[in-house]
Amino acid sequence: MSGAVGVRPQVRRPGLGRVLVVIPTYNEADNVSPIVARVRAAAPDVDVLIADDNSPDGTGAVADAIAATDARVRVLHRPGKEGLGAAYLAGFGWARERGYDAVVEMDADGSHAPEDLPRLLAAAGDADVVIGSRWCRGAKVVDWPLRRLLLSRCGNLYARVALGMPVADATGGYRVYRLAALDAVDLGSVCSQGYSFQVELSRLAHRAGARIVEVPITFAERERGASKMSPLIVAEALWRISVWAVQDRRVAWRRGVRGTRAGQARWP
Ligand SMILES: Nc1nc2c(ncn2[C@@H]2O[C@H](COP(=O)(O)OP(=O)(O)O)[C@@H](O)[C@H]2O)c(=O)[nH]1
Ligand SMILES: [Mg+2]
Repeated sequence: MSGAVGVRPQVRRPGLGRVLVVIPTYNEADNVSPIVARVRAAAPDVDVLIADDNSPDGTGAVADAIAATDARVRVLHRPGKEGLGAAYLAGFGWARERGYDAVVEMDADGSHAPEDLPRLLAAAGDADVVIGSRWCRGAKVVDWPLRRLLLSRCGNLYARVALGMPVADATGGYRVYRLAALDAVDLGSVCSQGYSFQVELSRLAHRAGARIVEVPITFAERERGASKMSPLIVAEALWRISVWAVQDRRVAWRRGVRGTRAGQARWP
């Protein structure tokens, strides 16, 4: 972990507390400086943690150079590529150890506009989880290829129907979590490695009774670098959603049988 420079006064947002933006990176050397600069300009009072998986393109060194000149930026160097979910879990743990009240998930490639962050943080005043949503009224998706649009639309439809979650963009990765809401979730049970992490956390938070709100965002295709999306990541998401759907139905069925026998209420 690289150090920070200078004195860094702790800033607490009214109604939210101390906020840490976690940016996972893998081969984002050309993106990391612009994204951090945009975050710092859009929300100067939040801290930033770059969680880099030992990117071969030297992203970690670029991140260290930023941290050397900006006391609000830190770098978490991880030994190797372990997937988005593992990087975020490490970032959440880092935030918890240092007493943050809320964490933000944000991609490094500019698809999640830091300029939308103040709106997401404002919405978190009345919520446990805020999802920057691509699929609610007022949202826009710019320059995404048709196959990615279809994948996201169909994947979200499947997640919504299969898991019964009132969330339009369960796969979206631009989020604010109150740490207290994550405390209500067994993060040790999270098994996703790839992008199904977002669906898994949505599901766990929903089941734990979290107040989840969606705020429309403008999502833009990355301009530099390559996507890490792969057929394996898609397969993992489809497989896991299907397994969770079956598990949920089994639990609901058992409760229904028992509830009916005992004259109790059924699954909510
Ligand atoms: N630390 C870490 N970050 C990752 C990993 N895989 C993807 N990312 C980051 O997760 C974010 C989203 O990945 P991206 O390739 O843009 O996915 P896409 O937007 O679905 O095409 C980017 O900031 C990536 O650098 C990983 O294994 N480890
Ligand atoms: Mg991307």
